[in-house]
Amino acid sequence: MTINRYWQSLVLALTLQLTFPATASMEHDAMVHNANARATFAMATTAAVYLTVMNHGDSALTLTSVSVADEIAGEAQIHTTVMEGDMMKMRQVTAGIDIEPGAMVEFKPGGYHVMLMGLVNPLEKGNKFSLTLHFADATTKTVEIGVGAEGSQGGHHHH
Ligand SMILES: [Cu+2]
Repeated sequence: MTINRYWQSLVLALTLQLTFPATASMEHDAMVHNANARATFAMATTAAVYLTVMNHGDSALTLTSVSVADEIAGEAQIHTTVMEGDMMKMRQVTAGIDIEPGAMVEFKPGGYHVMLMGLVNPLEKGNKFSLTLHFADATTKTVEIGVGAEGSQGGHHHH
């Protein structure tokens, strides 16, 4: 009887171990690369975050919004950069960004970026924080953002 119970508990333990990764991988098929933010100057209230989102799944994904913890910033928005005459201006993207199967979208200077609005503290090189991506199918993906050196293009933030 004792041996039998041993096997029962062993099987239970194995089942639990196998179940956990299966649940975690149900998140979905988005992979995020090159996630980074620029350090900001001391009085900054906004910061830009860059990353690449790849869709490794069989169906299109729509990235609808992004979020960060209240301790980091009041709000995180998806922005795009548009030319108005010879001025680069940023616009909030609220319609979502479609990513076809096998495709990727790059958030980079001069294009899409995540804008942190109402920064609680300036971002300093070496800081890390979590950014959560929200998709139209109600899945989410949380990625760690590392803060790199201050950006050279100080003039890029015209709202
Ligand atoms: Cu912006």
